[in-house]
Amino acid sequence: MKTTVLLLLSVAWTCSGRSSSNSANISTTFHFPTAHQTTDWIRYIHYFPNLQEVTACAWVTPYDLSYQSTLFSYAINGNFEEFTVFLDGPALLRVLVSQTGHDVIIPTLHENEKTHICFWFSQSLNQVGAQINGIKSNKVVYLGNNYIQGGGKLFFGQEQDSLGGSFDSQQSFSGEITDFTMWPRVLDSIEMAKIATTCEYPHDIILQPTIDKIEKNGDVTITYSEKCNALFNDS
Ligand SMILES: [Ca+2]
Repeated sequence: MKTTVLLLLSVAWTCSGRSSSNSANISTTFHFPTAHQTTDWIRYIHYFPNLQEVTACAWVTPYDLSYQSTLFSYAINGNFEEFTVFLDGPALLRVLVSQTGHDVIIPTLHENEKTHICFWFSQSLNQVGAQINGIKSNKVVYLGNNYIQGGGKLFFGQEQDSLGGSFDSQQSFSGEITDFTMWPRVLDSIEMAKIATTCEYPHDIILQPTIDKIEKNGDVTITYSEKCNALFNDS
C-alpha cells in the first residue's frame, strides 16, 4: 500500500517537472537595474549551512559585463570571501571558496541575454566547476583546504569586504538573476542539463532565496512568473 502511494507521488512529481519545494511553481527574478552602486542588494535571511559540496544554478542576464559583476557573496566572521562568485568579464567565472580564488573559463556571455549558469564546489573531489546552458562545462582543481562554513551572511548583487557591508561599486551586479537554487552536492551534468532545458529540479534543494526568506534594498525589484524557465522556451 505504502509503495503504491510513493509511486503515485513519484509520478505526480515527474509530471509537474519542477521541484515540489518550489511552491506553486513560481519563478522568481531579482532585477538589479544599475551598475556601479553599493545600495542595491538582496539578502538571504535564513540560516546558511556548512557545505562540503554544493551546486548552485540560476538564470543570469547581465546588463554590463565590462567589470567584475558579483552574483553573490557569502561572508563569515573573519572571512569575507567564504563563498563568492562573480563574472569577471564575459567569459570568466571567478569562484572564491574559503578565500581561495578559482578562474573557470566559460563560453562567452552576452549582455542582456539570459544564460543558465550552474557552478559547483566539492572538497572531496577537490574541484570547482561550471556548466553553461546545460551543455558546456569546465572544471579546475580546488586550491583551498576547507569546506564552506555556515552561519554567515549571503548577499546577492554586492561583494562584502566586511561581514554584511563594505560593498564595492566596482564589484556590484547589474542585470537579472532568476530562480537561484542550491543543492548540497555536485549535480551530474544530466541533472544540470534538465534544469536548463526542461525545468526539472532535483528535489534535495538546500537553499532557495524565495520571497519569504529575503530582504531587499535600494532599487532592486522582484518579479514572478508562473512560466517555467527553460532554454528554447522563451517568449
Ligand atoms: Ca571586494
